[in-house]
Amino acid sequence: MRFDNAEFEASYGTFKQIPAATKPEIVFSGRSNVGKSSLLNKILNRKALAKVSASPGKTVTVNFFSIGNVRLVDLPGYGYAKVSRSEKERWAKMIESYFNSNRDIRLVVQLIDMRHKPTQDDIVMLEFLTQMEIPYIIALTKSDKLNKTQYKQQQSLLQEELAGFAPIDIIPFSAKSGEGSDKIKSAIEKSLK
Ligand SMILES: Nc1nc2c(ncn2[C@@H]2O[C@H](COP(=O)(O)OP(=O)(O)O)[C@@H](O)[C@H]2O)c(=O)[nH]1
Ligand SMILES: [Mg+2]
Repeated sequence: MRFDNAEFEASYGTFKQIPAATKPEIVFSGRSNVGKSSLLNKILNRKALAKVSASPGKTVTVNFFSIGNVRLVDLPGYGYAKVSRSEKERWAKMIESYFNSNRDIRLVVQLIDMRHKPTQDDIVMLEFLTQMEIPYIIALTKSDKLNKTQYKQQQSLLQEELAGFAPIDIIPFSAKSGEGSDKIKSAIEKSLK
């Protein structure tokens, strides 16, 4: 797969605007500021195809990218405290409608910050994916921010915290060092076979 050949397709603010599935889809999900745009840019080998924002919570749209006959779906980040109740409801409705529509979802890349325990919203998302029987991997983001000792600690802590779930893989990732990038790309390619 030509990961460096991605093109921006479109942004959608409401579920109604989202076109029917015409291609297999790879979905990226996580709380806002977890490093989703950075991960996308890293695996797509681009500086700013997916905008990296310093102020979190701005992505309230679903963004579609395409690589040939494959679609990458960048879901809006969740768990941003300053967002209004109605925005949160809009988010929830969009996510639910997206996953409940008739799509060809091959893999979800669920991002969790490696420095912290999964948030309540992360757990809700993992439970949702499990219940829907959607295959997913977990990318533990910002791994470069941990020293060796912290890295080991967090890795086993998160393994424990996530023991009740069944991701295909748990992959430490850093947009800065590039750690995990190849593994995530391989998991995506495998899901499309
Ligand atoms: N050190 C480090 N910082 C990161 C990494 N990924 C993202 N960041 C920073 O975290 C912030 C949020 O990143 P962004 O990709 O916009 O997160 P998003 O809201 O999930 O799309 C930005 O300041 C990024 O520079 C990483 O792997 N390592
Ligand atoms: Mg973003």
